[in-house]
Amino acid sequence: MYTYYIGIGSNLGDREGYLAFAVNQLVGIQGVTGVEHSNWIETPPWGPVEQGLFLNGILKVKSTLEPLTMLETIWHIERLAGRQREIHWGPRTLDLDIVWIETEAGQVVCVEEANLVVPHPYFWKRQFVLEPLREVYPHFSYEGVSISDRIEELRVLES
Ligand code: A4P
Ligand code: MG
Repeated sequence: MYTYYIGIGSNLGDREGYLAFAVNQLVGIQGVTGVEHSNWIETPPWGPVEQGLFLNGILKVKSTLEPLTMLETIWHIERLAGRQREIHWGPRTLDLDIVWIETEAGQVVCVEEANLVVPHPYFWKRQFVLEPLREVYPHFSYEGVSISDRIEELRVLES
């Protein structure tokens, strides 16, 4: 059994509807035994593409699915939500990114495959990931730094 922390975001169309849709889809998948989620927060677009505000959150998913199978599952859900891959980092109806994985024993799972890298390469730089992650995983720390300290650090860097 794994615990997946999955970043979720939308900035096109019925954003809240797409996030709820993804949660409902995941709940119905065989091999998924629990889905919790953070509050959704509205965030300014991060990165070089000029685009609309995002609604972001984190899903905490308990599942027996192996990481690459989980990746295929989230692709399937993105497709069902009408996701089209046009601009890298551009606007999207639904984006699901695997941010962090742990085993039942609390061991961190690292993946370095051509189409899947976990921990997600940018997660530690992104407030729109860390703020909701803290809600579902308050004692999270990375490389000896607590998530609250990191959020504060990013706030200072960006102000
Ligand atoms: N891939 C590799 N590792 C992973 C992983 N851990 N989880 C591969 C999911 N996918 C992973 O992603 C491109 C490829 O990454 C996939 O084919 C998969 O094999 P994509 O979803 O097709 O394209 P993308 O979303 O444009 O790229 P990427 O890298 O996922 O972008 P991000 O990092 O999601 O950034 N600003 C705010 N405020 N909120 C946002 O949610 N999102 C982005 C997109 C930019 N700015 C944002 C937000
Ligand atoms: Mg993505």
